Amino acid sequence: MRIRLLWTLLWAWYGVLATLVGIGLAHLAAAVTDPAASPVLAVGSTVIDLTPTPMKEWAIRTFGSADKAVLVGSVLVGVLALAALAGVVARRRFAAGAAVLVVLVAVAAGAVLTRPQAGPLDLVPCVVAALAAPAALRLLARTQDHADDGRSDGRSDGRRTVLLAITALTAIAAAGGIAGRLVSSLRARPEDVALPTPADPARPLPRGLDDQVPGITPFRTPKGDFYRVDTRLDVPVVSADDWTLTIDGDVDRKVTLSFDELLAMPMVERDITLTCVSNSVGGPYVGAARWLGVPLTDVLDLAGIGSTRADQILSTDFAGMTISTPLDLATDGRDALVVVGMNGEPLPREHGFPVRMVIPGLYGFISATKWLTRLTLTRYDDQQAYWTERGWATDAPIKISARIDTPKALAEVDPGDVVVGGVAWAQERGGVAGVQVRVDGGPWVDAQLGPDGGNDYWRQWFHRWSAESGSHRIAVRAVAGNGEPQTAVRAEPFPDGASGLHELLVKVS
Ligand SMILES: Nc1nc2c(c(=O)[nH]1)N[C@H]1C(S)=C(S)[C@@H](COP(=O)(O)O)O[C@H]1N2
Ligand SMILES: [Mo]
Repeated sequence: MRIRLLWTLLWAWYGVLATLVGIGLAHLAAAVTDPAASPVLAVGSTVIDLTPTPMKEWAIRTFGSADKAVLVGSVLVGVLALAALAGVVARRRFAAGAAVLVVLVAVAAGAVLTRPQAGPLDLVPCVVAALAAPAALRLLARTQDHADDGRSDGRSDGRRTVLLAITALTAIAAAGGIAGRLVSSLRARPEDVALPTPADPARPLPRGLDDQVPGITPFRTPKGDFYRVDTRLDVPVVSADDWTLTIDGDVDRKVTLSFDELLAMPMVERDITLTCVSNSVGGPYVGAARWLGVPLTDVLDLAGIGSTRADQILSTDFAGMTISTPLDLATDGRDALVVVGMNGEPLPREHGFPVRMVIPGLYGFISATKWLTRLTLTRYDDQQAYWTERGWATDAPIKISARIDTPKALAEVDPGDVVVGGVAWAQERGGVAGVQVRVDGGPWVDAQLGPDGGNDYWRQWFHRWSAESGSHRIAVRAVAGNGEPQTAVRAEPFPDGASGLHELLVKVS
């Protein structure tokens, strides 16, 4: 009985190993042809797209930025379970086991082909996997059978051959995966891009409260700490050399720009705080940076939008994902930008290299298209963007919000002087004019504001509180420069952004 289980496990492992060889080599093939066509990622992205919105919301709430790692993980576990089954089946009937592997690859190929802008070349990694995985399984089955025969004949060299085959295949699987990463990261490096100096630079950012208030969010977010929200499982590798931007739809003339042509246009630099619609009150999906780019209206003017009937800019990323932006808001005089630089450097891959959009005052899901390749002037009635199809709002200005960074919720602090501090934002509403703090439902007290980084930038604030022993509830609210107060009415992120006041409990010992 126990022996039988061991045999089953061994053959299950053979199935898994054969599949890993297929995945590793497919990953390598994808790195050479198109990293976005990696079968694992395609399956994962398809699962993400098929996941109903409430479940996705739950995943983001429960796992935070790890939501996609959890998803890829589950897909991988499912794949490996089938792979193990293939191995077990192959012990008795090799053809049936190999067939399970081929079915697995066929599912992946289906996922690859249903991705937008998929081409026949994208099937290469799947073909590689469909050949490599059964071949690896074949090799393992052969050497194992040989070893089994040898044992009954009293030979022992078979065992060594089995070990050799296992080692070699493990090495191939690992090498494929590692080489795949290497190849794709060498292909298009942000650090190889030289940014132009802006014709219209931002004024120097004043010194924030970073050193003065321990635990406060830095006035400018370093690129490594900047939140990342997108539908992708990988870090897309897009080459600036091959990159083009097409402006089409309801325009006077369709225009296509190269990266160099974009860089040759007059650049402006702006300090803008980006916010995700999925951010809950007090949440982490907000970041502030200095962006370098070309005004969106200058880019649209190349194509001519004078007589357009369009009400929507439909922007498309390198993989066909779409984001909608209300045309009137994007062209109302705000600093809507086609961006190439972030905090003085080329955009990091995670944040849209080589080119993305940034539009102040609108949540990222209707404004901040990363890996941008197309701007189509169209109507909401005619074409729906990714999140529009999923029921999210099309008109979603960023809501005024204040966040407490320090102390943390449920923190234990000493009695006496406690500095409460954080950030607040009110983009396109005249910035933040005031922040107030309330303890235990008492009166609202004005907090001190940090320096002004402009109307589209967040503002740091702090308040000195003399804390007495016990449990206390701290709340914060902001007022915008145009006089508009932050609402206390609670709303969930879906469909147009969370609202309500950030409130937390602290324990004073
Ligand atoms: N191509 C693409 N661009 C995208 C997204 C995406 O999923 N794909 N997500 C958007 C969302 S929801 C937000 S909040 C911002 C986040 O930008 P960041 O990841 O640089 O912070 O990017 C936007 N741009
Ligand atoms: Mo977002």
